[in-house]
Amino acid sequence: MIVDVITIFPEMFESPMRASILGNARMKGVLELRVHDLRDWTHDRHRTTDDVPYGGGPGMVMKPEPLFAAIESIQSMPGPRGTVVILTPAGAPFSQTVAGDLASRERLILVCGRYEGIDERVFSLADLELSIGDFVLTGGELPAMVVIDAVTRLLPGVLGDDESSVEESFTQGLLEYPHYTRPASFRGMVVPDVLRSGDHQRIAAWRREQALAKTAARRPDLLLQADLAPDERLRYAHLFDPQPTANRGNE
Ligand code: JDK
Repeated sequence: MIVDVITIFPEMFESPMRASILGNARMKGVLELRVHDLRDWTHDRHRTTDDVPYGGGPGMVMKPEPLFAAIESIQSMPGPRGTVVILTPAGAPFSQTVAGDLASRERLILVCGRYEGIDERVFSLADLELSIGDFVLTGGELPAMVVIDAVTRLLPGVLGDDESSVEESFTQGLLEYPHYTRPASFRGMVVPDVLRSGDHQRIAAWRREQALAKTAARRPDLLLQADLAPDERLRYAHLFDPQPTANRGNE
């Protein structure tokens, strides 16, 4: 997969995109990451990328000309045109489902804004606007790296057979069961006996129940969407049955 990033802070991508799994994916050629400095598409002495907002108000806005020039020149390079994604607090929620969809694209062009945001006309070039959550960051660079990380680990050949995302299907849409490694006893906290029993059937059942209980307690919204067996659905029926709401008449 080819990923082009447009940013005024290309240096922000250097070490996070070189480390660990992402670095390996680039070494293997599974991920070709190209980080472009937006200022290369400016023409004034100060390499200006922002301007004051029409209508007034606080802060500055990303000018349209450098962004149009950058996106169009990257799209006109040899190869697939690419899916243009703009990171913005007003975007559609990024999720594992969206990551899976993006992982099937040959090429992504990720546009990172700064200041109070981007001139509205630039969004006419976007195939997709994404938010990584309901909080306000200082720019689109961290969201772009979050998207690259989540998408890259889904590409074939990136994870080893061990860490492969295949076994994740077992707990699709649930929070994770607890993990333990050696020592068996640490500061009086012991590893559950079942995990040391060698009984893989019992281990799988225990993990499934732990995942269900944790999801029910912390994220009942996820449990409602999850693929549960009929007996599991019965055990958590209290979360599924609609609760009658008080009818206060027409007070
Ligand atoms: C891209 C600039 C900073 C954007 C104004 C008023 C309520 C805020 C600052 N998920 C997520 N969080 N943050 C981003 C993101 C922030 C960005 C840019 C992505 C480009 N910023 C910024 C907007 C405001 N706005 C209404 C929300 C302030 C993505």
